[in-house]
Amino acid sequence: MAIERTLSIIKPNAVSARKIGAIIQRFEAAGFSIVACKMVKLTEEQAQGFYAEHKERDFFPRLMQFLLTAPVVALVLEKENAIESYREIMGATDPESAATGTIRADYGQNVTINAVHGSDSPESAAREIAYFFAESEVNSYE
Ligand code: RTP
Ligand code: MG
Repeated sequence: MAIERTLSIIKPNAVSARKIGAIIQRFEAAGFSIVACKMVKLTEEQAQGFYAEHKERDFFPRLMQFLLTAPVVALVLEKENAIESYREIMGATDPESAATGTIRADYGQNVTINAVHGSDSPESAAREIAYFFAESEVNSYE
């Protein structure tokens, strides 16, 4: 299987709960290499642009308000089959339906305040990585 990259965001509730380290530990334990990482206090424009595909959804205002409550941590993670593999350890959107032991099951509060984001396709991964990182900020290592 091909080495892929995915864009992860540790969302404001997990940052505020001091769970950055615990969540990053899960990424590395699952075999992901962290090839880029930064903390960002999103502006409203940045949050709207990132989730533009959802702008007509009824939950969009709630999602925007949530994303502005604290900084987020954006990471680029690298692994074989990274996009699908990350979505497995992340768990379902609603923490109540997320499988036991997934990040959202353990750190999510509800369907909006759900601890982490992960890209859902190679196309969105490419767009989302470029949204936060210049190419020169994404590294590779053995
Ligand atoms: P994400 O994009 O953050 O990785 O989440 P996802 O693919 O599992 O879910 P998606 O449908 O893309 O939704 C994006 C984010 O919007 C918030 N949301 N709130 N009914 C609601 O209140 C609702 N539904 C979605 C969540 O923060 C979700 O992760
Ligand atoms: Mg999504």
